[in-house]
Amino acid sequence: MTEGAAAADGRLCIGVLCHPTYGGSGVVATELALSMARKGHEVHVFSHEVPPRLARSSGPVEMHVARGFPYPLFTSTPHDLAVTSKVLEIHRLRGLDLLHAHYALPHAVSAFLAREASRHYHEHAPPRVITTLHGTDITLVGNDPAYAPLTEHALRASDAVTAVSEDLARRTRESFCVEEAACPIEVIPNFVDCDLFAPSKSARPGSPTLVHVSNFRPVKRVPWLVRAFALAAHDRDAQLVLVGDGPDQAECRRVAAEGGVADRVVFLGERDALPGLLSPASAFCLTSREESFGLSALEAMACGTPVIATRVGGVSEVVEDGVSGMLCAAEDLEGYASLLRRALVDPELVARMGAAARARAVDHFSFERVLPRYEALYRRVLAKP
Ligand code: GMT
Repeated sequence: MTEGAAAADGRLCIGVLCHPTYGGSGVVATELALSMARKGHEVHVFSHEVPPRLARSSGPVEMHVARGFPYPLFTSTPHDLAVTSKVLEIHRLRGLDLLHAHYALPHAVSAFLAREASRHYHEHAPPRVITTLHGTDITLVGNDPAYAPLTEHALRASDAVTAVSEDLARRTRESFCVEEAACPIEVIPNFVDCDLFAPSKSARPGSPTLVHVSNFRPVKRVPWLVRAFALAAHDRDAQLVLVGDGPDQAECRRVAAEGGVADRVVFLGERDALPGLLSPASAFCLTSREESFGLSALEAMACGTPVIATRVGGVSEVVEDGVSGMLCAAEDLEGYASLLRRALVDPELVARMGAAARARAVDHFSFERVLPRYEALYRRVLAKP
């Protein structure tokens, strides 16, 4: 039995399991995978599609797309089993030192299953499993009675668990750990490429612009944002640019028409050119009901754009109220609208908060600050007996 493929020279052989979405967990997993590969580690990414950020990169990771096949007996195709099976196949060939599962379900379970299965083959030592919790994998999905016992087991069976904010770590402990010592969770915040996401030299557009980026799921409450925008901007020259697509988009169009701002709400759909969209805006808007971190807000901050957000989950760990942005209670529509109005009428406030936002992104959440923490964790987990 040998250790991972490259153990002798310090190179690690890393498997990354993630959702192939535009959403933050797919972005974090991809950027981490690419940066580990650039450092010389052997990195394999497993998913049922190529994550969009990876598709656009020429970075040296091996992508394994594993899809189940439709069979009349299945009500839906079990991609998770195909991913698990592919992980096992690659482990037997290459000797994965560790599996990094992003988003507890199903990836922590897939990683655990692959690790257990690998014990029956003796070419390589079983891989260690690290699970990174991103948000709704605990708060909306993982703690639902339908999945909670399995989520709890996947957390306990992981060799290490990380969460992207203190708030998410706390909520995970509340849901799953009777004794804190039984499930240690390390908080490693999300990170942003501050060279790619940077203030642009292009001038701000003629009318003040607010921007939002998301997958338009109900948890993001984008129709609520459109309602607040209508309150804040019905009598002034301003626009709201909505980037992304998802289930609530039609409702947003309806609310914009109802609020008399249909001509000032711009729907761009899914876009990759985010820095160019974020940088000229007066503020980035986030109106979620739950938000463990808010990676899109951090990307805006790195572009020098202040954030106006609801004070939920881990958002206040990213945006300092009154410094790099402004926060208000998630139920306070009028209050939120008045913050939007302040950003629309006060360019000096926007410039001051924008500069503070950029500084905070660089000082606390840059690649350089955060990525070494993951690599150190990998080494610590591998050093455990
Ligand atoms: O948990 C989700 O809803 C999906 C996930 C994603 O893939 O975008 O979002 C979560 O993970 C991001 C990356 O860590 C965080 O920035 C988001 O705040 C978090 N979303 C929620 O908590 C709603």
